[in-house]
Amino acid sequence: MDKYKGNSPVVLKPKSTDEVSKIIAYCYKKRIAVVPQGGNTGLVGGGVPVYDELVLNTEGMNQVRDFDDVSGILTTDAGCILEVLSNYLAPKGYMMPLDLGAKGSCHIGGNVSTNAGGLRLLRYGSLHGSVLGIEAVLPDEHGTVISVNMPGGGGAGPLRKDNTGYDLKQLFIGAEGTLGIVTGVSILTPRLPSAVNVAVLSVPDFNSVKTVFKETRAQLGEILSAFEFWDQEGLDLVLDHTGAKSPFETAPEGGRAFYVLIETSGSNKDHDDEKLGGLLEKLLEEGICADGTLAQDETQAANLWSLRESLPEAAGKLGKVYKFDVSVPLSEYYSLVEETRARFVENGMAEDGTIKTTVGYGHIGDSNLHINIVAKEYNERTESAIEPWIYEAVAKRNGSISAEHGLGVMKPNHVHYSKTEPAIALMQQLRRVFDPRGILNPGKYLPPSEHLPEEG
Ligand code: FAD
Ligand code: 2HG
Ligand code: ZN
Repeated sequence: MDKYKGNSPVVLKPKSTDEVSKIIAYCYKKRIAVVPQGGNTGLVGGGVPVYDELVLNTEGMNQVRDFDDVSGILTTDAGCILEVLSNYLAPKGYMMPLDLGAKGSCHIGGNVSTNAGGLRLLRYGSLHGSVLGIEAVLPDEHGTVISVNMPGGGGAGPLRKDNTGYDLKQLFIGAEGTLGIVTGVSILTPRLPSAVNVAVLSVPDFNSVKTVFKETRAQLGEILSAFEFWDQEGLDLVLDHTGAKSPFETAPEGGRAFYVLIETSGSNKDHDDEKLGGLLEKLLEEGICADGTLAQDETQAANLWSLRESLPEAAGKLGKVYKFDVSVPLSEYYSLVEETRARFVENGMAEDGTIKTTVGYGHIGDSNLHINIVAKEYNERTESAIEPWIYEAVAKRNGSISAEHGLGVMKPNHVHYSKTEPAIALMQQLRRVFDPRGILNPGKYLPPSEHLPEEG
């Protein structure tokens, strides 16, 4: 992103949990701050050593430990790249339960630590459901290795059902490296579908997007695997960036439309074709959707997906991107983008070229909106025109200021827009229980605590 700058004199790349344990025990004794880092694809600066912290990168820990082809449970080192795991599973008839544009670089340990959402959450749920076990190194004097529901780690192994006490592994999911270093993960993987269809539709307004979503869920039911959305600014940006042709034969009326991508995944192609075909026919006949294109083969499906997946890259190529990753109720989803644009018009920042474009897109099936504000440069004037205004606008809608990317360096002081004071205080206490010397990702994730123990 070019937004958060690293400043570390040392990067360590341990090859085993035991090496991680020794490093962490040493850092604890010497009070050396540590930034855990996976693929460094995070979008809120969490994996960046913004002071002079030591970087502990997991890329050397990249072995699959075990796969059970009856239960579909995969156990891996934290440094395995998401796409490598998908490719490992495919010939066995399984897939990873998550998918994101950064799949070629992000690590499963980073995914778990950010509780990454992505393109398949609608169908397969969040990592809080699919992660069955975690191995982590705690920031204490021994670099204690804690195994929760891991094979061979002592106690119960990776099970879907285990109600013995607090579910400690959940705390590491989305902790962004503040409670320990995740070194191993057991995850439940679903069967690879034998039939996948992808369609992209153009609709005249945002209300029609909601109607299409409702109809799609009603008609496709269990075979729906993704429902993604982007606006006209998004399509224009991607077509300019990639040089690709619009997938539609006709231009939208008035030059503006909204776009949705629908993916189905199932086990019976004829059945799925019939269902999706029926849906598209109905939406076109009833005039809910203005145009549509259905992929005829895998290449076309990939091309349609790339219209959506290229959005972050296209925005990054146009300028410096202020990214907001929020959850808002669908009833007030797109009005947030419109209000943001109106603000730039009012304060003259659209006209003077400070803001190049504002794009709205996201995982609409999960009420997750990405607003990418592409500016000429990162500077204080631009930032203060956007923040905290945008967080206030999200809070007014009872939304979340971080749907899936996390808090990192960007949002510790804004958590209060989505969490109450007692909840934040409890999170701070919890963090100190795990990390009494505050050596993991200092200054990130939560606002500074007024109640640090003496040791902190
Ligand atoms: P990093 O960026 O290296 O680290 C992220 C955070 O986790 C940091 O705070 C770091 O300290 C901590 N961490 C990393 N590894 C460990 C570990 N082993 N133990 C403890 N802490 C650790 N995110 C989504 O949720 N959904 C998307 O659809 C999505 N799409 C993206 C598309 C693009 C093009 C890009 C660039 C990013 C996207 N992201 C998305 C954001 C990002 O890819 C995810 O957050 C990803 O899960 C981060 O993984 P990583 O290995 O790169 O972690
Ligand atoms: C996506 O859904 C990612 O493409 C990235 O979460 C969003 O870059 C962004 O704002
Ligand atoms: Zn996303």
